[in-house]
Amino acid sequence: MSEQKELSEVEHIKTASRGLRGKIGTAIETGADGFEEDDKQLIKFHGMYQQKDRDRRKDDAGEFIENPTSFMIRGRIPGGRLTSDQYMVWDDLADKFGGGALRLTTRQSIQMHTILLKDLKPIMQAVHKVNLSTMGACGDVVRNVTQALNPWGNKELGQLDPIAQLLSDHFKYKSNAYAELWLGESQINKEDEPDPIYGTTYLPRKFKIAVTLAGNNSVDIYTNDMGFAATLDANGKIDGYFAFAGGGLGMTHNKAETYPRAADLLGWIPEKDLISVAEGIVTSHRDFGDRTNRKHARLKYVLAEKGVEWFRSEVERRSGAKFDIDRKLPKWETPNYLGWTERTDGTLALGFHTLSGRIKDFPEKPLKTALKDIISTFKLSVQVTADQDLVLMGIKKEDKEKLESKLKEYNINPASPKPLYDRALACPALPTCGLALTESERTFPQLLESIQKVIDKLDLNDRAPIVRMTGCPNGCARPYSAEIGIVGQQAGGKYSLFFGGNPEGTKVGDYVAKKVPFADIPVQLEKAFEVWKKEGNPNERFGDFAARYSLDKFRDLLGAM
Ligand code: SRM
Ligand code: SF4
Repeated sequence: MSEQKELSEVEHIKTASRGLRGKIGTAIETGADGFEEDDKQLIKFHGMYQQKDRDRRKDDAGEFIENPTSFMIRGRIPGGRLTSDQYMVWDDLADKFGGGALRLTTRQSIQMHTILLKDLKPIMQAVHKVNLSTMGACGDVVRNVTQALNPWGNKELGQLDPIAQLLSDHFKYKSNAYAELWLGESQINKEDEPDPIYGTTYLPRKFKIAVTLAGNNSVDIYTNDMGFAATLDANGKIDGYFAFAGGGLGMTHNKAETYPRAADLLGWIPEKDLISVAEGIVTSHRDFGDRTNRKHARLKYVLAEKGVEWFRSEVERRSGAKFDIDRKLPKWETPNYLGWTERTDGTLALGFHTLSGRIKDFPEKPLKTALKDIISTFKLSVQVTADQDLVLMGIKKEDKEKLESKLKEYNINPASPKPLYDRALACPALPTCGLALTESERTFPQLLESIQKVIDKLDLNDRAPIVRMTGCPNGCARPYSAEIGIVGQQAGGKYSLFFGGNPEGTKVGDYVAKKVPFADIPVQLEKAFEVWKKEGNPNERFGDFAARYSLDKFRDLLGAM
């Protein structure tokens, strides 16, 4: 008889939750400042996390002191697309409730931190009023659907707007709990019908979807649980998709059974099969994902252990579709969106670089005020990028000068300072993230500055590598698909280094050094860059060189494993 493993705790919480309600309503009504343990899991499905300010956990003598509970809220913003009015609502809510700061995320969404429980309801209602929501932005469901950028207003890319929306809507859970708890609707039924896709236990774990055009990897498609890369017919109309499954990045240091993984290509499907195949993939995760161990519950482990051939036939069986496995993928590129672009409708777009997506008024640099002024004055639409930047769209040519002089008055430069900064990412980590082992976003400027010195010294600006940093191995800023991943490993500021990802984003890297003190990171990178400069082919990118040269040789060179 095979051994029956225990379901994980969160599975029981979901089952007993009465459609994700738990006792959330009671906490709101009684004016509590935080939710009970079980409800802390359930509120994720409503788009929020309960947090503590980790800077304030200990007093000067190192003693634990209590500090107020606060919340992080995350939007459901398919493709990161916002109208001017929608952006203004987030901006306004940040002033009223979120300490005057917004945070663009690596999945084209927006977060706010340091929110009090009593303020959650007005926030959800304000977001709902402009036709947005936070529903399913976190939790064991399909999260924010990411979509290729379209600063050019290009017709082919524009076809992805309704597709990202369709996938987002199709996989939105059906429980009315969100509307009842936050929007004031009355309970329709005592018990909801089981959700047609999610049942009563939802998915074993989070699930992420990206959509793009084949060849355009501005969404890091291989890091998603499921991805669709559209192909075009002779008239530029979408006629089908390359379907991908089983990407994901979260891992735990020293647990080899956890690992980052690039998605597998399942094959090409005609346009009409999109939803049935998507459902086949999501429900395969629902039915085969591990519900006993949350560290082994992502779809990537099903693909890794059962194999892509098995998975492909399972999805074919569920969807009735047939994958064309002979069709060749075009080469991937990540088009540059930073700076000014002319759009097909005759207006302009401005790709606006931010550092780690933090939008607030910095000393001498009122970034949040400047964006608010520009977006509202010129009525611009916005696309948040998967690289924590913004694309501002719909700028009339005659307004370009006015907009630029406004930015000058505010002392804001929308350009990336140097190529190294273009696609560099860091996750929030301390003080809000409960899982952070080390700093990330807060020390990233200092780290980039010291890496930039090495790049300048070795004259490598024309092929500066993609660098991404996180405060723990969960991979929120996608360090493993970068050319250089810097991953928090140990309290006290020790990091592991990962090489082997490439600029096209088709691979994930591996460890080349462990427990490197923060101050030594640029020193270690300089050793690696010297070899790259000396032994690399002309114009060879660092990620490609690292894979060709061998990670083992880098491990020997860095001597820190
Ligand atoms: Fe993430 C958990 C922030 C994108 C993998 N992530 C968290 C939490 C909620 C911490 C927690 O569970 O208590 C972080 C909140 C910190 C804070 O204070 O804001 C957090 N993740 C983020 C964001 C804000 C990072 C950013 O710099 O923008 C991103 C929000 C995206 C969004 O809008 O939905 C974010 N997280 C990602 C990505 C990248 C992606 O999806 O493109 C990944 C890697 C891809 C993947 O999912 O495999 C990612 N986050 C994780 C994991 C590891 C999951 C795993 O399979 O092991 C966790 C931990 C967990 O789920 O247990 C996590
Ligand atoms: Fe927190 Fe780790 Fe994600 Fe950074 S990578 S936000 S430290 S969970």
